[in-house]
Amino acid sequence: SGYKVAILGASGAVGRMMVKVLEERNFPVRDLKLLATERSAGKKIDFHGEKLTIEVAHPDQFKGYDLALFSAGSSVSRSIALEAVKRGCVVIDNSNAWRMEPDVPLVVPEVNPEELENHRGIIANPNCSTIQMVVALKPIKDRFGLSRIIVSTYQAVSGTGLRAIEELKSQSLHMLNGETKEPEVYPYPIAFNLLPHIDTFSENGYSREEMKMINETRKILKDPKIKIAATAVRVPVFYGHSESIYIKTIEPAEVIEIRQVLSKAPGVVVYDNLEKLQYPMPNLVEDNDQVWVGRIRRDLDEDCGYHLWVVANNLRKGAATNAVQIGEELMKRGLL
Ligand code: 11C
Repeated sequence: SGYKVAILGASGAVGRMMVKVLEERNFPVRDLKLLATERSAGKKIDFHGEKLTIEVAHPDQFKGYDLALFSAGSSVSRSIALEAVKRGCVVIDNSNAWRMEPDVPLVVPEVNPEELENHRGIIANPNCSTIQMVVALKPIKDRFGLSRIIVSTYQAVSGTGLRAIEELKSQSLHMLNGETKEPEVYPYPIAFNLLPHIDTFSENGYSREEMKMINETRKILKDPKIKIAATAVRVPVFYGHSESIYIKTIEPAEVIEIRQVLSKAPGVVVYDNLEKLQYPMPNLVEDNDQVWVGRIRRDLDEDCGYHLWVVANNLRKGAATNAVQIGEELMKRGLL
């Protein structure tokens, strides 16, 4: 029993985490096939004590498979996802390729699992910065309403991939030794620095990462008019994205009520005790799947204005875990 599952992009930071999360959560896998481009074919990855070899991806590899988790970038996804669907596979795609297609559900299981009922083969996994933000804001929106979001992110280099993790390591070592090393992944050094620049810039002056947070949040919260502004920043942290979020609610709320609502929310940990110096930090989320919320406080000038600090592991809840949870939800609903 169990499902035949394929992972496309298995050698990347997210792909490897997908294998790990399937194992950790005991997803009922009967057969796991690992796929990637020719460059990574032949590499081996452990799954439940067995060494699996990565094979070269091509459309017929998906024949007979029930579920495919894609984390191979937008262009690969665009060219191969429909081929996999044609061969009977349900695709959960972690790239930016399909997210804004009106007939593709964009799903965070704690927030809008019902959208899965309408799937036509492809389900999009949102951007990591969007996922952790909507997990924290949906319960507040449901209780008090939400009219505006202003977010600034502090994003880990693992969001860029394995090469960026290496770049931060080696740049840090070189700089501490008084040497310089030309950056390769980012346009400027990321060690001992930060870059207000994630993905490419659009004509309106926002980066694509910022626009993803805006557009995806509107789609997931089913609120096309909600006001959102985002500033996305890359920081020299390996794992864990942090976000400073300012919200305006429609109904006034006491801070304690926001804390109560979030304490009961699925997937959220409220970690907010200033006397004990408890606030979320990236190094608290290295091995867990929760969205941590702290520093909850009232704006000093605006009625219905509140500030939150939200941290989650970008490779886990921000990518692999959310994708596997979508698989679990499909299973539960008999949609796989
Ligand atoms: C980052 N959020 O941290 C990006 C990675 O659209 O899925 C994921 C990009 C995406 O760089």
